[in-house]
Amino acid sequence: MTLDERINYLTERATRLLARSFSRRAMLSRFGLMLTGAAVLPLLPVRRGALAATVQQTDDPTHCDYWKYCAIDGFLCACCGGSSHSCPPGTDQSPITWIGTCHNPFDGRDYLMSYNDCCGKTSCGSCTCNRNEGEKPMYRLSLNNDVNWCLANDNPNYHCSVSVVLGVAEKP
Ligand code: ABN
Repeated sequence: MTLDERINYLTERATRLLARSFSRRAMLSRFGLMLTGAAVLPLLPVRRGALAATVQQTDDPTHCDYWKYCAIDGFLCACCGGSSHSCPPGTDQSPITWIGTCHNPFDGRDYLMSYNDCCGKTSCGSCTCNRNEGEKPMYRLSLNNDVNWCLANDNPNYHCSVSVVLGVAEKP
């Protein structure tokens, strides 16, 4: 028996065995169940907080992994002539912001953060940082970072983003 014939023979036997064990309806129902499972699996909730906690946090404000940047999206003002919490000269801080809660691994406490955009100059273009810890979809606008918060400023050009500590987040 050649290899081809042997493969044909084995495939035929396996198919016949399968056909004898399952009705067509049972096969279709199992197949449907598998498809449903594959579609639903990505929708299940994931403990993203636990994943985020495993990311190494630094205390260098020019790096995206600085702990205060846990929910920032934009260019870091610390790389654009400002600091982690103050806008570069010639730009104005947006009065409206998005907020987040960041865990400070150096003292073990959680902090309420305000992320303000600095406005009035064209994009800084340095140190892009996009971290979305606790970010919510657009319908929770104040918890979404994908918005140009300079739109309420006289000059709505977006330059960079800062992260300002508002206070310690107390556990109830
Ligand atoms: N809040 C930062 C930002 C600015 C412009 C566009 C998207 C995100």
